[in-house]
Amino acid sequence: MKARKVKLVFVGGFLGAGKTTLLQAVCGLLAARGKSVGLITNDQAEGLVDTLLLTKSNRVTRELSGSCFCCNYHGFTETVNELIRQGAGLDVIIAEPVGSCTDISATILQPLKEQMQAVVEMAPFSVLADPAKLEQILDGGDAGMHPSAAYIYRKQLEESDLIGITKTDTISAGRLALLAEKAKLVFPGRELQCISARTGAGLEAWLDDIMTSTVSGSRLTAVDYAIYAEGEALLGWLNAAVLLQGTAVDWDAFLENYFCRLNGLLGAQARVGHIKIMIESKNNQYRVGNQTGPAGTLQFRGAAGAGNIAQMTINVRIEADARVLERQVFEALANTIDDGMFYEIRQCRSLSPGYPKPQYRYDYVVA
Ligand SMILES: Nc1nc2c(ncn2[C@@H]2O[C@H](COP(=O)(O)OP(=O)(O)OP(=O)(O)O)[C@@H](O)[C@H]2O)c(=O)[nH]1
Ligand SMILES: [Mg+2]
Repeated sequence: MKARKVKLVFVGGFLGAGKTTLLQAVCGLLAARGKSVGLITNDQAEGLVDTLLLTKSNRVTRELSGSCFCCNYHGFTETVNELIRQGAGLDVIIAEPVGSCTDISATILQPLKEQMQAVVEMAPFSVLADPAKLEQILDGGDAGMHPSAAYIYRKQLEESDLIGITKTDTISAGRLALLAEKAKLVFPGRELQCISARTGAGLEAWLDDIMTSTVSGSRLTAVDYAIYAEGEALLGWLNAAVLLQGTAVDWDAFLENYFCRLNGLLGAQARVGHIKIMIESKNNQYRVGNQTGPAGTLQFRGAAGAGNIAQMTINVRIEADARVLERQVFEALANTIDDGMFYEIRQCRSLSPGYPKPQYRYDYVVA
């Protein structure tokens, strides 16, 4: 009897493209189809808002931190194998690579096709793109990013099997049709799906596509590692966990106030990749703020309510010096803390991503 294979799905795309939100939505759809799913998140350092969020949607969630998947390929395959062993009967594993990562086809998909084909069936590599940035990139611009960061954005799309235009609820049908047409012209030969994780539009079609197609890592793209490394290194990266205490604090207002003070310190010109902050109160209620560009892009979801104690998880990726960023993050916190409140920094890592050194880098497409 042929061994049953787990479908392995990579959902990539730049910081803030909508990967985690898509994964959250898809867990419910897969459950409705009777499929069990495991999720893998990834980051340079531990303590991800994404892992906390996804664990709420799906118990079988693992965080692989310390480096990106490509620089820790063996760590990635160990995580996949562990999920297969422990998640008895998993049908699907979905992995979300770091948003500033590229060359995934050469460094992960090709070795996986060669080494793991006995246990996994690869799905098309989906690269998500948010319409606002994609429009500018397709017009030859840098979408408000440093040119080396924009280079990474383009390379991600170039190496995809499937391009997913996300957040389609934010643009008109006419603009979306034009955007899709342009994307097909600039990146021919890729599947194209238009998706809104918020409204559910296009989700089933995308899921059908990745569940049925086995075309994965169908192309390699030439990546200049000097530019790639520069694009990553100019990002300041910070993950922190803070315990907050006070008396009947309105945590939702606290989070909004914190974002306001942080933006004040970062300045209107700050090139924000993604700021994600979650406040979780003792009764497991939570509110998340996501900012994927200037302050106007800030969006909140959920409610943490009022209480005496809360856990705050802060993830910031922004074009800045990591030490300056760390100072600003905690200065904003000190400024938000009212009299009678206390905070304790439980964990903090700030860094600039190092030069990418993948464990494998295939120069041919594995059949
Ligand atoms: N309007 C709208 N907003 C969305 C949609 N999908 C995601 N977003 C918002 O986009 C922001 C970023 O979403 P995430 O899913 O965290 O993005 P990501 O690609 O996982 O980001 P990183 O993990 O930092 O790389 C959040 O504010 C989401 O609420 C959508 O379909 N519609
Ligand atoms: Mg994410």
